[in-house]
Amino acid sequence: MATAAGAPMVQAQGSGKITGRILFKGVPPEPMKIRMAADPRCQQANPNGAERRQIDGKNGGLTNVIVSIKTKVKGTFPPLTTPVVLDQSGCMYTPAVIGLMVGQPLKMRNSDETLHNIHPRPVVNEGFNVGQPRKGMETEKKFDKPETFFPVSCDVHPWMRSYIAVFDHPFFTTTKEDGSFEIPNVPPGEYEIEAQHPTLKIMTGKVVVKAGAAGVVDITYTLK
Ligand SMILES: [Cu+2]
Repeated sequence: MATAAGAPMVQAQGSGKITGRILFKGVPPEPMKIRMAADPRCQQANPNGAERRQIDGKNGGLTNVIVSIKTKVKGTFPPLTTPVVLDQSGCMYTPAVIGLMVGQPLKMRNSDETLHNIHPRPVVNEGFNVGQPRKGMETEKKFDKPETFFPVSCDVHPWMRSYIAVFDHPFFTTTKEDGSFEIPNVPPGEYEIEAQHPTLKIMTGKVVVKAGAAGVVDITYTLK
């Protein structure tokens, strides 16, 4: 991204990083069975049925958590220009959670031979409802304000669900299967970080980052 004069915009890029794991204690609920009989094309795509794990992960780690820096980071952060893809495939959304920067394109794609509509329900940002009747259709949208997780659903297939969080900086990431995460390019400082999960409350943690080094922080959810 460049200014009108062609000079690169100032972007504070640190040499440190934040790493850690988001963990959970307790017994995860049974996966929810998804019945797709309402749409034969969806059922065809999932002959053995489908399910959703609200609490998912490996080795005590929690996946589908978006971890971000909550503390204000000094600097100017132009929007990332690479679109994040929300795919509709087999009548399910991929990925299950999405982190986006303000102004970063969200590319929604229909990979199915059936009608989907994409219906995000933000509170701070403006919502929309886009129909994609044909396979291969793509639509791009942007959000212009930071916002914590809001759901995206399909009015045709009520089981379809993803969650979007929007940030005014690039310091966020999604946990891997084992709950681990890494936020790179962090300037030195003391930070509060925030963990967002689709069905659990927001949790925070504190970490100190030194130049060229990793600040490590774990957050543990206790399942009720
Ligand atoms: Cu759908």
